[in-house]
Amino acid sequence: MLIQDKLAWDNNLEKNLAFLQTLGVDCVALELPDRPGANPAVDCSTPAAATAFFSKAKATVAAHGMELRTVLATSGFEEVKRGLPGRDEKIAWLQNAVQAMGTVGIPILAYNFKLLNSKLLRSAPTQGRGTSTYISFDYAEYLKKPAPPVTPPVSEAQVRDNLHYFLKAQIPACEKAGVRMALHPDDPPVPLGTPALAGAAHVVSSLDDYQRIFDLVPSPSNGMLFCQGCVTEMKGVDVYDAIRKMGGMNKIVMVHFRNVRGEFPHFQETFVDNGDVDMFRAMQAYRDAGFKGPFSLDHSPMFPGAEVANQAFVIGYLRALIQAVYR
Ligand SMILES: [Mn+2]
Repeated sequence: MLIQDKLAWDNNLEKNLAFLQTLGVDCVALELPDRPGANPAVDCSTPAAATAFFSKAKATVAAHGMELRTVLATSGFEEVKRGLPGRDEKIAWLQNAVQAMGTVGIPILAYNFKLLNSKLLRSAPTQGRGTSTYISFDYAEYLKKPAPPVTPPVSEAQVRDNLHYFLKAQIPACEKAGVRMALHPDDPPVPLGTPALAGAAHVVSSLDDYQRIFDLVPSPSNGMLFCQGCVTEMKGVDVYDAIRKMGGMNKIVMVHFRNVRGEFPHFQETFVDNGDVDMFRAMQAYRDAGFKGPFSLDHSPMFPGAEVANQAFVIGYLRALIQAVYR
């Protein structure tokens, strides 16, 4: 079963690859820059340029005994999400990326349709275990100090249309390339009937939303990034049932393996071992659904004074669970 962690294509690449290899990570998710051209080393201006970049990236990761398995297009691409001028160029850029990923053999493109960075949609951090703090959300507290609204305003119907427009263009390119798209939920997932936070329309906030999105463009390439944290925060959702349901339809392309306490309208992002989710039971549900990975790291509380300790902690915990369950 594959454990995956993410990596930025920057100056610390070699050092970070060596660290991940030492921890026993199997595969790597590469972060694309926010905007085309932002990092000149990542050139997807043509399929040939994209292929040259991704084959080099794949070889660099392979030289450290791991596989480049995922590309993250999770921030930026606002024109696509908001339907602004320039979206077709951005989509063309992503299509070049996907075509190259197919050529080189990188099977997953992870993305989201969040209009605002989740960090803005939070209340103050709360006390965690020991000297740690937990990223937290309390709706009443959030409303006292809300994020600046999305401008220009965009309606939920428009954002749904934008997602549909994107999928209609992108999924056929993915099918051709043998790449699967993994859509991350809204963070936080906002229940039906609750006004959008800061006007950021929420169209990926429930399992029904996912079903609607799968039905818009039916394809094995139209899949889900099962963020276990966000799904647990969905009001009234039983996370084990959700794993069985989504996994049973073969829609889970990758997992964000993390734990939380509570659900909307108040939750905390906890260490893996002290949230509400029984991680052993969750791992059994993934196994029973036939999911083989990658299990990816996601936000986890930091250990003050030990910057990378949380990565080592989560990977060790994850490896132990995999060894206990997948046998
Ligand atoms: Mn996540």
